[in-house]
Amino acid sequence: MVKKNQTLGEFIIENQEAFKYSSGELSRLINSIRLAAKVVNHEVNKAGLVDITGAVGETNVQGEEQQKLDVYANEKFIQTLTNREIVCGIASEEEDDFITICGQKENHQNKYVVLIDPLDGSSNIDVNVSVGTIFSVYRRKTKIGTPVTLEDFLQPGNAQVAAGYIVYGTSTMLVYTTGHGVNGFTLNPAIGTYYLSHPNMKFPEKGNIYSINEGNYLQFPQGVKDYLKYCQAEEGDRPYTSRYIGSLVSDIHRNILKGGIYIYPSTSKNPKGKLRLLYECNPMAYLVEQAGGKASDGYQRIMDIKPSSLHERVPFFAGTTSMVEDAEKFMEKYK
Ligand code: P6P
Repeated sequence: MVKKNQTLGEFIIENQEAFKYSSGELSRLINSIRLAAKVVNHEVNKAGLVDITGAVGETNVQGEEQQKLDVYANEKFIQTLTNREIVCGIASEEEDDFITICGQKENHQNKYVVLIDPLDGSSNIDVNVSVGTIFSVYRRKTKIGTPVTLEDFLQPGNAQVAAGYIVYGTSTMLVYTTGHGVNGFTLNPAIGTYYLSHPNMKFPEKGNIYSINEGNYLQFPQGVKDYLKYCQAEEGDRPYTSRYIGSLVSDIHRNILKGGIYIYPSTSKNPKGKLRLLYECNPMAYLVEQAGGKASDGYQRIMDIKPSSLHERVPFFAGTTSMVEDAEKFMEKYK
């Protein structure tokens, strides 16, 4: 039963027992993400006012120029997650390797690993377009009491215990799942409290939005080209429209609310696509599936892919189930 104006804190306590491993740790983890999101939101909202959006000139492991806010957001989330004695390891888009957190007593007793894209779509910051944070949570696989290993991070998406995003848009929202549906909380910045504004988010039955960077059209696989022509065809009831913000979190968020498909396929420049499996595609796939949608690489379920490296990329087709299945039919023809 959804309580009007329930705060995130109240919601977590009410749903505490629903977490499989409920001992309060996962709740405390979500709480730490909530705090970090408020701090980052404050900086993102004033980015235009202070000289914080200029590129620092360095490049991250992805070879992308790091914006100061990328670095800031990365530091804030790592610091908040480290302070809460819940997480034993963190992997981030902004870090070449994973970070081991041994805990106050230095005895590696914490049970969760978090993979994070601290500020996705950061190239939009300088032009005041919404950006987002994406997070994915697993229980560690290796023995508690020992330092985490790469094995703890290279788990398939179907082992996630929680995933979510923060969208720093016209309003700031925290949207997450622990496997019991997707709930969206909107921040009231005046008092720093998140309120349950979008309970039980679900894709509408049908969708008519496709989100893809058509500037790469000539580099797309033939199946994607055929799917786009199908969407744009005159005949039949093709009510499709194109919406592409260039910020994964914003495009997926809109598509869950209004229906639609997001596609970042393989291209000749990025044969494995551009998006990263561990801290972009898996968490977004978990949310999309929990909201009644579908997420694949064009052929197989994203969350069944066994990762082989921290920063590996995969093609990403995610959204309204019928739209993803239509696109997969075109991909199948050329497999
Ligand atoms: P392109 C942002 O860099 C990002 O990772 C996603 O947020 C976004 O959907 C995509 O890349 C945009 O990439 O190549 O279309 O600019």
